[in-house]
Amino acid sequence: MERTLIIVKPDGVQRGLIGEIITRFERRGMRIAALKMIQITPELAERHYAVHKGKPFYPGLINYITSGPVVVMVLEGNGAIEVARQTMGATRPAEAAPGTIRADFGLEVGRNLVHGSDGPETAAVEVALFFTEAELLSYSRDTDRWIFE
Ligand code: DAT
Ligand code: MG
Repeated sequence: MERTLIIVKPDGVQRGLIGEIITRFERRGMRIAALKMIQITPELAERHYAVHKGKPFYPGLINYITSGPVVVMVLEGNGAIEVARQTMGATRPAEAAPGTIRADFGLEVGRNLVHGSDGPETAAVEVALFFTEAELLSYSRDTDRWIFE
């Protein structure tokens, strides 16, 4: 089953939106394989956002993601990566569709509340960056047969 890495960014934690954001993924049916609260170090932030190094917004991005605790989780389900991206909304909250997390709670691209992997390769790399194999729990829910076909 496909896995994706989700981060409730520091603004989401500070604004008391951890539960709201997790709920939106959870009620879609995605299964939580791992979940923890951490403060991202500059070293981890640089590895996670390596693809953006050199861009004008990169220093601000590293400052923002390391500025306070975050909640990181691994979600699984068929098409989890794309489904999570839909639930999050477009990178710029002002361009995100109403009903998405970024549109419903955000205004600015640098305060867009949530991260989600953008493809299978990045998902695998990001999951391994934040979680050990032992932290990734394999289990089934009694409701899985009502959610997964
Ligand atoms: P996403 O988080 O939707 O995957 P991304 O990977 O292109 O978007 O960029 C990572 C983060 O960097 C994004 O959530 C917010 C910030 N960012 C991206 N483009 C930006 C820009 N043009 N100006 C300021 N911040 C930007
Ligand atoms: Mg991205």
